[in-house]
Order: sequence, then structure tokens, then C-alpha cells
Amino acid sequence: MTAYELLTVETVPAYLAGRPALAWWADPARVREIGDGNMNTVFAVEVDGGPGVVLKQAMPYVRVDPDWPITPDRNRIEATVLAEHGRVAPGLVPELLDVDEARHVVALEDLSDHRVWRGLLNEGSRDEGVAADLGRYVAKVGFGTSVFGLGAERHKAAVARSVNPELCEITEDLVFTEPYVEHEHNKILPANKADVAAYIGDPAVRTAIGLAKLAFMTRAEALIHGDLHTGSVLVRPGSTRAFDVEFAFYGPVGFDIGALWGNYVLAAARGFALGDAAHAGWALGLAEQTWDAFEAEFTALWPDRADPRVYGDGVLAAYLARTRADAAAFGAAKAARRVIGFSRVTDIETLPEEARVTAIRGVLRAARYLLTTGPVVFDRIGDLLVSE
Ligand code: SR1
Ligand code: MG
Repeated sequence: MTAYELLTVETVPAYLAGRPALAWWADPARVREIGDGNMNTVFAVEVDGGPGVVLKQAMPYVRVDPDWPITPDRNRIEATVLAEHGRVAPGLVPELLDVDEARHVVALEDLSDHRVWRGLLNEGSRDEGVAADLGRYVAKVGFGTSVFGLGAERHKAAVARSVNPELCEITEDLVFTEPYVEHEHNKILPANKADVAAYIGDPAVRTAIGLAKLAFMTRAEALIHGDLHTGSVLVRPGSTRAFDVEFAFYGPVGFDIGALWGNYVLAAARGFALGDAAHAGWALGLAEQTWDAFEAEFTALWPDRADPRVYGDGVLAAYLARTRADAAAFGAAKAARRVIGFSRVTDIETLPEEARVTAIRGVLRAARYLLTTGPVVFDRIGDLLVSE
């Protein structure tokens, strides 16, 4: 029994009527439950003669596993972060229309003319400009919410009010721990057992993952998205929006770049497994597009930094280099967790079994490369995804 009322398709109209900010949508033509993520319920509300609205409600548990309790306060965190990301990266996140802290509901702009990027990638669609938009988004957030963008005092206050311990713990467990130990969440195809054993048994991999987890837990650089996979991105020609910011917290900026890189590797692995080398090569090329846009945007913002007496151009160069190295390790962790542990991705799971085995083998090889080799060369990853 939940201490607050959970929305249903039937109760949404009355809910809308009771929220002053949402009265426009109180007589909907259609309400649909469209949530396909792991965590929340999501309702799309359509009205005649205008844009609709989206309601997202957090339950006190994980949507896909009601026996897994988790704070519904994630909904308030999402609202706070959306407002902050909208401030520093306007047009790159959905607009926030209402926040109901009592029932853990946020109302968001209708983006039904957009599609989730992962689905487009799976279909072989090549949407140009998205990877660069996301690099700019990470840079604007990475700079604007950091000590460079906020200055010392505001940065400390922001770190203090942005803790997100329960959601961070999910990432700490699912991304950095469970895939590397015996765990009931891990599901490994018999033909991939040796691949997983080689990956998690490599001492260099384990050290790099341990250090990546430590950086994730301790490096409060900026109010990062925290779960920026290709299923957290909505796309329409000329428009890119990062959504689902409930995992946001003050963490290392390279985690968001790495999440994208890891998911580009998964998309490429799918392409190769389906014999579409052209699409796979295009997907791998997205990594440098995201990086180049991130670097250019961050560098363009740099003249506005707080305390240039101390943070000189040498700091910028070193910060960018460290962020790129971080992204490689985080990208590996994010790709590997999707083929070993809980919360799989359709890029891989919808492949026929034989192709899935090959794709998973390639992803683990690529992850090992990202974790243990010096400067990353994405062309090399293409070779690792195809070789037997
Ligand atoms: C309980 S499942 C949690 C996962 O779903 C989210 O999309 C995040 O990726 C998280 O790791
Ligand atoms: Mg999500």
C-alpha cells in the first residue's frame, strides 16, 4: 500500500483538473501510459487543438521490480535538476511545467514529435547532429554547474543540496560492482561465459573499474545527468533533448560522456552483428563528434570561469585530458554492465542468439581496451567488435 495515490489512465483527468498549472489539459482527448523505463510510470495526455502534456510519477519502488524499494523523492530531484539544466543548457532538456511533491509527479512538455534515440539507432537511422548536441549539453552542464561556472560558494551550496544517495547506490552496484562479482542479477549466455571470465578476470580491468567507481563516488565536479544513455535522449530533426535526469548528482563530467560512448559501442556492436558495417562505423564515429563538441563548448565557456588567477589555460588542457580518460573508463563500465548485469538494452537483446553472442564478445573486448589502453582510438574499437 502506497502512502500517496498512484495515477492511472482513468484518474489522470481529475488529477489535471486539480492542478492549477495543468488546467489547460483537464479535458483530454486521450491518455496513454507510455513508460518503458525501469523506474517510473509515464502518461502522455493529448488534447484537441494544441500540444499535450506528459506526467511522470515515481512510485516508492522500481517499476520493473516492485519488491525493490527506492525513494520517490527522485521525482523532486528530477524537477530540481531539470530546472538547473534548463538554465545552463536551454533547449536541450524538456521544459518543466509543474511539480507535485506530495504525489511525486512532474509535468513535462509534450515531446511526442520526438523519438527515443536508441530506437532510431536500432533501426539503422543516422540522425546527424545529435551526438554534437549532446557534447554541447554535457559541456554547458559540466561548466555551468561546476566551480568554474558557479564560483566556490555557490558550488558548495549546490553540492550540498544535490545529494542523491539512493540513486547513486543503484549505479554503484549495477555499473561498478555486480558485473564483477557473482550476483543473481547477472545473466550470461553459455557461449559468452569465457568472454565474461576473461574480462572480469583481468587484473588491469578490475583496477580500472575500482578507480572509476572511486571517481564516481568522490569527484563532485558538476551536476551531471548521471544516466545519459541513448534511451535518455529524445530526437527530432533539429531538436535533441536529454531526459530522465533522476540519477543526477554532483559527479565527474566524464561519466556523462562515457555513458554516451558506451552506448555508441553497443549500437556499433549491433550494427556489426547484423552485417551493417556502415551503420556500425557511423555509430562509432559519434564518439568523436560528442567529444569535439564538448571540448569546443567547454573551451568557449572557459573565458567566463570564476577565479582565472588560479584556473589558467594549463588547467583547462589538463582538465579536458582527464575528462577524456575518465570517459573511456566510464564508457567501458557502462557498456559492459549492459551485457553482463541487470537492465539490458534492446540494441543487444533483440539480436538473434548467435549474433548476440558475437556482439557481447565484441563489447567486452572493446570495454577491456577502453579500460586498459592509453589514449582511445575509436577506429581500433571497430576492429575489436568484428574480430573473432
Ligand atoms: C533498477 S534499474 C536501474 C537502471 O535503470 C536506469 O535506466 C539506469 O540505467 C539504472 O542503472
Ligand atoms: Mg532512465
